[in-house]
Amino acid sequence: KGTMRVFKSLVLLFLLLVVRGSMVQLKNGGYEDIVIAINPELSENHNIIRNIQAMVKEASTYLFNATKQRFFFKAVKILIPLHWLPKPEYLSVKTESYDKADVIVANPYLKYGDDPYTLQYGGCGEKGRYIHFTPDFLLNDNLYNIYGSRGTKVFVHEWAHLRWGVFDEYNNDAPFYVLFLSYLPFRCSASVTGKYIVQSCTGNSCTTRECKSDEQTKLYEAGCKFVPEKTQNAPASIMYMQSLPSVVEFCDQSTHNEKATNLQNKMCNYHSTWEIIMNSTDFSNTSPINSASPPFETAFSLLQTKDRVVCLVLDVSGSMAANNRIKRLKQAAEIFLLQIIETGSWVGIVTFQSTAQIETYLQQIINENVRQDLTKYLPISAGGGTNICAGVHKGFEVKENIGENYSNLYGSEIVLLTDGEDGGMSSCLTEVKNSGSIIHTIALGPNAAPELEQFSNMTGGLRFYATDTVDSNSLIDAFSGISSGSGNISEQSIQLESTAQSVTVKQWMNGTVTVDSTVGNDTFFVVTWDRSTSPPDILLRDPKGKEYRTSNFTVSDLNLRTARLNIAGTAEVGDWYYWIQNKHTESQVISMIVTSRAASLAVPPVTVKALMNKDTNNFPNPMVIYAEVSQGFLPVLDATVMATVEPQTGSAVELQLLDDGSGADITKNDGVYSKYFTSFRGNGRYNLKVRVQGKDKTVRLRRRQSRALYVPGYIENGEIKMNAPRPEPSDDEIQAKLGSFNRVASGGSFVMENVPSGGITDVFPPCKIIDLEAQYEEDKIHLSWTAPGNDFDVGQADKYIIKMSESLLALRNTFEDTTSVNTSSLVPKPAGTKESFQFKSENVTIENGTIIYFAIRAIDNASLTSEVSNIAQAALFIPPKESSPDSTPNDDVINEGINILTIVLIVAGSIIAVSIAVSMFVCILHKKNRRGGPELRM
Ligand SMILES: *[C@@H]1O[C@H](CO)[C@@H](O)[C@H](O)[C@H]1NC(C)=O
Ligand SMILES: *[C@@H]1O[C@H](CO)[C@@H](O)[C@H](O)[C@H]1NC(C)=O
Ligand SMILES: *[C@@H]1O[C@H](CO)[C@@H](O)[C@H](O)[C@H]1NC(C)=O
Ligand SMILES: *[C@@H]1O[C@H](CO)[C@@H](O)[C@H](O)[C@H]1NC(C)=O
Ligand SMILES: *[C@@H]1O[C@H](CO)[C@@H](O)[C@H](O)[C@H]1NC(C)=O
Ligand SMILES: *[C@@H]1O[C@H](CO)[C@@H](O)[C@H](O)[C@H]1NC(C)=O
Ligand SMILES: [Ca+2]
Ligand SMILES: [Ca+2]
Repeated sequence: KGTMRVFKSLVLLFLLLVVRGSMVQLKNGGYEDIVIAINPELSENHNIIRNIQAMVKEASTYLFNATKQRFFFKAVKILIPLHWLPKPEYLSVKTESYDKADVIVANPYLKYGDDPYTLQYGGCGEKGRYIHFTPDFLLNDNLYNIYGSRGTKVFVHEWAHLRWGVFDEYNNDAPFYVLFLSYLPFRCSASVTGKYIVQSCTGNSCTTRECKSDEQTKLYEAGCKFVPEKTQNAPASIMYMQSLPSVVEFCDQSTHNEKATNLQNKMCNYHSTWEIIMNSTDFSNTSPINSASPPFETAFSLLQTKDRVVCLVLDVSGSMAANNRIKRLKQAAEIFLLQIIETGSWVGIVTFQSTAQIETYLQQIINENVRQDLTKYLPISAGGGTNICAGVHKGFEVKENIGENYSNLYGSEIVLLTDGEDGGMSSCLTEVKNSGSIIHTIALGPNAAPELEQFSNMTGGLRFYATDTVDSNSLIDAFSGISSGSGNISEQSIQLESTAQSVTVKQWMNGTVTVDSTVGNDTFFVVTWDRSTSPPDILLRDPKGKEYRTSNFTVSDLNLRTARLNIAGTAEVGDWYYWIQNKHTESQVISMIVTSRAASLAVPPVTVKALMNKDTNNFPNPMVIYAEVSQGFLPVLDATVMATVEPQTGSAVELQLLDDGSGADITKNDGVYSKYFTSFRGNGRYNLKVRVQGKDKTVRLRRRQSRALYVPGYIENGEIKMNAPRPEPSDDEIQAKLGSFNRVASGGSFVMENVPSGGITDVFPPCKIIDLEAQYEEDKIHLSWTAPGNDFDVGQADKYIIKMSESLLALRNTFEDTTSVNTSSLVPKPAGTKESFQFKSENVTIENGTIIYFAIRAIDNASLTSEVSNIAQAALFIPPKESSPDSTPNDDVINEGINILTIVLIVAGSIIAVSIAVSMFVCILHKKNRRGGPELRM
């Protein structure tokens, strides 16, 4: 018991990793090829383009000064949606796409979302994925008072998140609990002047007054907000209150406050933003420019998206006859043509061996007949050598029949599949690079050319790897993953299921697929098998009890190993059950694939993106696997997410990805599920597939981290001018019922290098603990964290080392030399388990107001040690005798009967749910029970 009040809010943080395909280049300090894409959902509005241009131009000058004459924005491409009226000045897109853009302009899903933010992946110094601006933010000048000018302030703030992987220096929720500000300013620069204001509103009329604070404890009352002076001299910091006119700098080592409980500190090991920026490759690759302003004004090009044009370039060399490859290719490519490729797209087909041949020129998919017709051109026989360049060449020729609009290859896509090597591949690399065409590669089998991925690398294409293991479905999953990068999610096919198993004679494959309310149009159930020429016995029952049997499925004469059922209209929401019996005389692999599209234009479907931190990895670095589960821009929480990693040789590895804010998962409850992967089975390609299941879970609205600070108001000429309070969503809007759902997504492939052959000795330490929290409980200190594993976040560590100090930097810099906590009784639990440890420190006296810091490391049985954890702080305050009730924030919770009267928790870090940051627990001991003196022995 005890009257404990916890102000703990969980804020959402979208951290991830890879910059998928960002093509930004830095040349002589100038950023080029920045892509700002307008979502195809937005109606035509040229002010959006105009305001983007004004914003970036202004930001360029400001960035140049803030980075001490180092960086500026040289060239920006603005991607205009297909449906906006064409203009002569619009150029064609080449390899740019909405999905790969650095900045997107899109409506928030649900209102209240005008805060600009950066979807930031991964740790400190790692690039983010994109910056999201809403049209309102770009069009409504009234928001200037809240976020500051778009160009000079906000864009540079977000760019720093995106490009250099730095974090906010304010705490999203704690600023509004500035209770202990005078002890522990949350601001990077304590020199920002202002007042602590409390605002109370009745109806439309609001009054403000200065917050009351207690003389001795310096505690401010609840609801207190820091309102800065509009005119002041503080030059820092852009990652804190970028809106202040005087702010022109990032915090550096001299102005940085490492004790502030903000994300920058937690993520970047208590270093300042400028230190992190100075540590970036951008910084080391440039030198300052001797000039007062950027040497070039930002140049803009306007590129308009075109209809999707895709050419399948398929290997039919002799090796394709092995392992049933040519038949599996037919099954998989047919799924692409009939179910995946978006209506309105143009598709052509080329095959190659020693020479290449156009099977069909481009045809526009205007109806089902065109799709069916295209499948007739899929190859059915194989023979000859492998000449990849010949295939790519012919692929470039198929667009010849579609006229003026496509006078070049810009923006077209090639899906290049091969299973063989080709010594002459390098002969067409330059041509490919200059073509303006995007090449997606599918490497099939263990002997596919190792250089294949160079094509996708150079052109920003996707990369897949499919094995010959039939029951992994990897070839089908690769083709299913090639949907358009246009951002037009309602037109895209979504994979609900893809599963396969070997079924013995007369045995069954039974299962369930859930169709949720966000999808259901254009739904296909596809059963494939690999031996018999007639289908197995199929029974499929919809949620209403309607039954479909084998005879209701279509088996094409051209492909005797696929049965396909297209559900008319919108498929029933709920669980679909299937029973499939193998009627063949021997066992065979049977698979079930289900795809669908959005049911409504107004409700975005639940989607999954599976990602990795790298495309190519050097042993012994771990891979990190991520799955981003979202509905529109909202994270989906509490789903079960399983990843399957399939190596070139050896069996596939399954692992569960977690959104628990420990190990590889930097943020708890952000809809990004993560895990380290270290079970390497040798060199070569690995493919990734992710399966997501939701059981009656809810989508919750969370604000994003890494967003521009919403300033509550300003003091101008001594007068307090409050901004409109930030609009807050209601509970109904936060808890949208989603029901059950199923999703499957391919995450593409990665390549491992330098994996030692033979037995691997343990080279993987436990992962860094990132969620250490500390708190006083009576006269003890209570620490909690999530257990790391033997190998990063897998397995079980051997022991822990816990250290404490009154100096935060001592723990960071000289961990070994600080005071040890006796951990002999502490045995690590399996990875992912919550650990809890309580101890009484005999030899340290904590005085009123003292803050003690704690950090922890884990050691595995091979004596490999994790990095030093985040640093948790515990502070003790004893309130004065005469504290007036309304000077404390918790006057309503006084309980006379116990020792500890009020415990105010500012879980600054874990506010960021995540665990992140430092958690600071402040105990206030009741004066009555502590008359004896201000000291507490721990
Ligand atoms: C440029 O930065 C310096 C400090 O780094 C600051 O004193 C100066 O006011 C800034 N100039 C502009 C135009 O922002
Ligand atoms: C700078 O980068 C190096 C190497 O990547 C790293 O070891 C070091 O910790 C970084 N310093 C800071 C302040 O992040
Ligand atoms: C392409 O490959 C180069 C060198 O192998 C690598 O440095 C680069 O990051 C890759 N680019 C992409 C977009 O994968
Ligand atoms: C699949 O369903 C059939 C028909 O209900 C049943 O006979 C069979 O035992 C089930 N098989 C499995 C593996 O569940
Ligand atoms: C399945 O096909 C049979 C006849 O082939 C037809 O009578 C029945 O209505 C079909 N079932 C469904 C659910 O469409
Ligand atoms: C889905 O199909 C229904 C008819 O069943 C149609 O009214 C709706 O517009 C379709 N949704 C989309 C996004 O095409
Ligand atoms: Ca997460
Ligand atoms: Ca280990």
